[in-house]
Amino acid sequence: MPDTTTGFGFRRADFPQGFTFGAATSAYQIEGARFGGAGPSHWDTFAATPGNTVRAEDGRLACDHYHRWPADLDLVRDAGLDAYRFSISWARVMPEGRGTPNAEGLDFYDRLVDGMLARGLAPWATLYHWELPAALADLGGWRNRDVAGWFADYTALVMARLGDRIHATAPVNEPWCVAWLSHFLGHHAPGLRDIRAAARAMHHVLLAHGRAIEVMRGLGLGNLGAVMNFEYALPADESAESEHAARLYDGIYNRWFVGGVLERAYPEDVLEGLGPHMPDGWQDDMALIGQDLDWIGINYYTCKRLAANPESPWPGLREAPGPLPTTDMGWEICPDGLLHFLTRLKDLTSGRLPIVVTENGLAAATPLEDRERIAYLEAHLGAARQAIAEGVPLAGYFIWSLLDNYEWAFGYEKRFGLVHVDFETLERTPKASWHALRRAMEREPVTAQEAR
Ligand code: IFM
Repeated sequence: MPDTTTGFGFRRADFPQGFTFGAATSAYQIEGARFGGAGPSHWDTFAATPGNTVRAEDGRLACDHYHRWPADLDLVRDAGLDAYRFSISWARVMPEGRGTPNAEGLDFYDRLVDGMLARGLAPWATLYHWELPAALADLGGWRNRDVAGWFADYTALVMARLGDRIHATAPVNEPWCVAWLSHFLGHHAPGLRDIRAAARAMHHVLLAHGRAIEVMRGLGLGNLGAVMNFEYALPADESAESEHAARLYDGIYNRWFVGGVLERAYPEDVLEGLGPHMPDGWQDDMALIGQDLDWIGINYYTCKRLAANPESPWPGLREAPGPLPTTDMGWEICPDGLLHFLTRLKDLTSGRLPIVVTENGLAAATPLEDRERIAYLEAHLGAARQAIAEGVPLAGYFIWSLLDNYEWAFGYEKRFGLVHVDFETLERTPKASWHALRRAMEREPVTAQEAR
């Protein structure tokens, strides 16, 4: 039985009026990719290739959210949350990535969005959370400049259908993962380790973001943002080499994407390495990439310690272990990093853009009492409150994730959910963190004076 006695040390009332609390998921990680006429994605083929994912696990069934979504949305509502952040699978609504849409796929998202509204949940949509249609991967995927146009057409199709009911939209989840993790480090689909491919993907993913924003503005839609992941880069020791390594890691991971989207410029230190591999004429795209946004989303999990690796060509980095306790992902628990980025983004935007923590959470395989998750969320929400007290225009906070789900190359063993999923029976059981959240989310009774 879950231990429901452990609670959070905060309540909804400790946050500003109108602050949004939500939970986040993504299509491939929960829906089940083999249903409803969805086409294959590069994650299906990546996972089918030996050695790429733990036990060759893939998202073919995942949490079967495709069939169980009403009960899953009930769990979001019953936790007392205000919003649900979900993603739309490109391969589900356009099985070939271009051309004929899959009506069944569009109908699914139609029902899902209506289901959120019926439960009083604000729909926060992400248009790309990593399942590129395999037919587009055949054409070079994110290496091919045409991907921006394909993505714009897909955006137009989806948003013409759903846009009237979506509360907030971001085109791409975590461009660093789409580009660097997948084309330079090779840990995610398509599993490339190639600097030229990486440079192209680093640019094209932002070009696709820009084209999608342009399309949505053209449809008259608002509340458009960008969701980027941030890692707090710290030097492994006090040497100048480690300082430099941390700065460069920050450039590749963090400054490249905020630079493009918020400043219309890529950082010089990263261009030193990527410049020779960039697509011709990239400079001409920067105005499109850096269009006005309505909010900015931070996905934050951890910090990294960096040192120089003189044996390696550019960027010549090495990660070192740090002293803080770690999660099941091996990631240090470092809420200071969240405060760092909230403050940094406020300064970068002169406080004019609302900021939202669009993902934060941990993998912990603990049983249902779930003390680690409660402590992690409490610490990071503490950093969020401090940021607000220091004047950061923080407007919301989404927990990753609603359910235990498919953690990409790590398969099903890393458990990020507020709700436990038994992957044999697919039974859902709320963990103590879900119960604690529900108590913290309760609204204070309105006093007679307030009601007047
Ligand atoms: O599961 C992922 C998610 O898909 C994107 N952000 C980070 C999460 C945890 O690794």
